[in-house]
Amino acid sequence: MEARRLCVLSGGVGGARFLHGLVHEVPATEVTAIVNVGDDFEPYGLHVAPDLDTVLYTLAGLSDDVRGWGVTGDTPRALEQARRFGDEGWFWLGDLDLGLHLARAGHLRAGLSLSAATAALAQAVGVEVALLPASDDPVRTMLTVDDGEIDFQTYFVRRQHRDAVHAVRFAGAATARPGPGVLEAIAGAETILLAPSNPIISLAPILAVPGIRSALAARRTSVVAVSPIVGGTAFKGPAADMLRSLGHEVSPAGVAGLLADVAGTLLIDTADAEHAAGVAAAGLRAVGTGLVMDGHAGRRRLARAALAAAPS
Ligand code: FO1
Repeated sequence: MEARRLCVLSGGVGGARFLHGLVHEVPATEVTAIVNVGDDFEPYGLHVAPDLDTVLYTLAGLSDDVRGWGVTGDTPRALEQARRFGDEGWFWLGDLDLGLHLARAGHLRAGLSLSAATAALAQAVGVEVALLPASDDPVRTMLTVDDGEIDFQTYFVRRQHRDAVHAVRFAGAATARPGPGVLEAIAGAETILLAPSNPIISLAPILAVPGIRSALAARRTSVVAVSPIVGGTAFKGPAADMLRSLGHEVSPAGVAGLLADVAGTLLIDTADAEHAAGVAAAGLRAVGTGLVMDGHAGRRRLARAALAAAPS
């Protein structure tokens, strides 16, 4: 696979919106997205890949923009029927989303890897960004909370990310191999962007796959990260609480500390100018801009700012 000009590491909603802005600034055929699979799980024997699917739906123009995940206009009839037959049905899989999962199940059952299945699904809806799972091997984010260790979707959806997180581990990562094309995409890209995704549960599981962190470190000066923390809070999800409970500063400086070995530049919000010195102390160049992705125009503006921040 020939390397594309831009490579983006992404989690779910924030990363998907960032990528959506990016493909309105540069041709989608120039972009590779390496996507977190630590959130993946297997309800009903189906392989659900929330971050890959969120990126896929967003780039295909199918996503539910209010929730950020799932398909616009989806309905829960199948899920309601499952509940009627006694299933707990705590994970909201809509009827249209189930269609994607049936198609993926068909590909996986026919022997395709997760990467090959993802490529087939993306092609079917005209997505031209190369969507690469960080690994085809299972990597599963596990969180230690007060009553023991739980898997990611139990923490995030079933318990609505209310638990304080004391430790995070990526089961399977030690022996996982990077997905096909992942290392080549990092080595060959002109610029590598880290989307405004949670550094602890969206970017870290990608970096935990052996070979990916060192491939990025070798390209560090060409790596531009976007802070998911603005004014002490996260765009979406539990990033702020998690940084705090794991002992990190809830600021761009705290994010910089986590990404110092892999990124040379961090985009921070102009409202966080006071943290520029902390970012620099962690060894990253801080570049200020407006980070809030208000509507489509905001997504594009952030993508432009990230591209402009890349050292030439
Ligand atoms: N998030 C929720 O908060 N509740 C859900 O019931 C839910 C269902 C769901 C189904 C498919 C899918 O692709 C994503 C879904 N998400 C749901 C989002 C997902 O759990 C999280 O956004 C990510 O794992 C975090 O990045």
